Amino acid sequence: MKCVVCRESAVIDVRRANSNFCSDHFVRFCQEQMSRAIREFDMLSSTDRVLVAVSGGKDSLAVWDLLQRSGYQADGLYLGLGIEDYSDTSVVFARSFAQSRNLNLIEVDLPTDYGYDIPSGARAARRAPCSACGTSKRHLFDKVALEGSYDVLVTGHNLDDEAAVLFGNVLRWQTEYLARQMPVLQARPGFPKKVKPLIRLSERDTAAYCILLGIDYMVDECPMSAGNKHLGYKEALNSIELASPGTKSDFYSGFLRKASELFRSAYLEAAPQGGTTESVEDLTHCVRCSAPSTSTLCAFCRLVEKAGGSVGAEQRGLRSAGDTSAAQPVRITKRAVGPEVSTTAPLRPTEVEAEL
Ligand code: Q46
Ligand code: ZN
Ligand code: ZN
Repeated sequence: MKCVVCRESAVIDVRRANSNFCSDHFVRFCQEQMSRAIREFDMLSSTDRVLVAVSGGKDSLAVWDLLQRSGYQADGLYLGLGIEDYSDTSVVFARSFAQSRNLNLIEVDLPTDYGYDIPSGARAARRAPCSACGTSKRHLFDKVALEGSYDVLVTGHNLDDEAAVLFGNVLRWQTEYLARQMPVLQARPGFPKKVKPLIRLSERDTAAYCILLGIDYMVDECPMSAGNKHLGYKEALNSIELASPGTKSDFYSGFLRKASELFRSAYLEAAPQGGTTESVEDLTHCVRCSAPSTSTLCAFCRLVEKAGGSVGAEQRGLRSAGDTSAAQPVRITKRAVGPEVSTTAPLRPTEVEAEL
């Protein structure tokens, strides 16, 4: 197996591109795919201050690494979910990556800063863990991005993630979700711009990228993901992809090129008359935290209340009497500093294949 660029020995095949790559050219392939997505959807400009949501997994560390190599000024944001061993371990990978490159990692911890964790908070609030988790992430990612005056929030969603979401939305013809499924969401009052630069890279690509560059990442999945229907959609798409390489990418990119605009004009631009989607004008502000909200209390403050949460000792000192809200600024811990280490130690092809 030879690299299609330099004819040296290849370490990975990318069947959807009908190509094999050596280590160096695979890294360049990943950089090119990310740059293409950024250009095509006008995701970032070179002067943007970027905040990357970092979980310690392969996708978020790969996108942080790729952005940094491409010259973007990107800080990381890690949200501690309080999911026992999973959170204890994943934060170590996030910190270690940041330290090795002297990058800023902002940390927010749900148990410390808001007095609840996802497993017990979701039970108390009678919510599915992933639903409570999604509400917490959306609110705190937005909050930190806005308070830190970042121009854009980056997430590590990849081609497999987006194709699985699309598949689920199509199976149930969830037209308003289809209208919103874009790799770029523009900033609106109270919301930062959000982008997904990895939409042209698969999960296998990001895992290989991390392995080839010696990036240690959290391999274990979140224990709360068991039974998640998106995993089933991914498996279904993977078996189609195996028989017909390139289908997954055609499915998702075809949607973006040929169909998403139709859903947008039919279901978003017609709202509020034609749909249930709230427009910006329908939003008021949460009385506790000032976040945009459709009701007096935003979804996050309702969750904190039901989950039995509060704010941590550090913030409690700042709060006025009688205020039990999450309205205070998040505690931000900057972790960086440490010797820069080489991340280019090559792996043998067999090691790459074994990991994939
Ligand atoms: S972290 Fe959170 Fe995921 Fe775990 S609780 Fe569910 S949503 S599965 S990306
Ligand atoms: Zn090569
Ligand atoms: Zn609120």
